[in-house]
Amino acid sequence: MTIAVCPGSFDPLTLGHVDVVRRARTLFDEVIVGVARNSSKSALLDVATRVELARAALGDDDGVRVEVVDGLLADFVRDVGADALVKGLRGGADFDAELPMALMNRHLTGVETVFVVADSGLAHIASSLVKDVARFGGPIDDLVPDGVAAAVREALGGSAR
Ligand code: COD
Repeated sequence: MTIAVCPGSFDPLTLGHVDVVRRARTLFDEVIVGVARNSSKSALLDVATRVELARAALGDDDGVRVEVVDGLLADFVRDVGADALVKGLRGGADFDAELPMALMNRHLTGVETVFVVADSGLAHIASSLVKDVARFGGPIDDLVPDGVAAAVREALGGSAR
């Protein structure tokens, strides 16, 4: 049985994340979506909300479960006995950000990071842009799974469309 962890902030979860998780599931028997804190970003949605939204979007997928990563990702990877981390790459900026994390996580655990290339129809979607579009009243419903747009608008104080 092979296990992969798909980690992220998921602030908020987007259709790009969902695509990465489902493609990871074609490569591994079980995929654990790890909802983590990114110490260099301040989150709009609290962890419990991010977990709830991820479970609503992916909880019915066979072989996929959603867990909180509380602390170091390397400890979580070891605790769940993962064979790999899976991350998505939209372009060079993602690669530049992901490479040091992949090297550090392998240094700490010996576990490899596998990269899946973003779907060309979803590669423009970034959580930061989703929040920015929503903040200025733009439509985000076709960028995120059901329920996420409403949660983002609520967290922004109902100011967004
Ligand atoms: N298409 C494909 N892939 C995408 C898309 C898209 N449209 N959007 C995002 N992705 C990919 C990203 O490239 C990334 O691989 C993944 O989805 C998650 O993205 P985010 O933005 O939700 O998550 P990040 O990048 O903020 O996650 C960083 C972590 C939380 C994983 C990292 O900070 C971490 O591991 N934190 C735990 C503490 C820790 O261990 N720190 C040391 C790390 S070495």
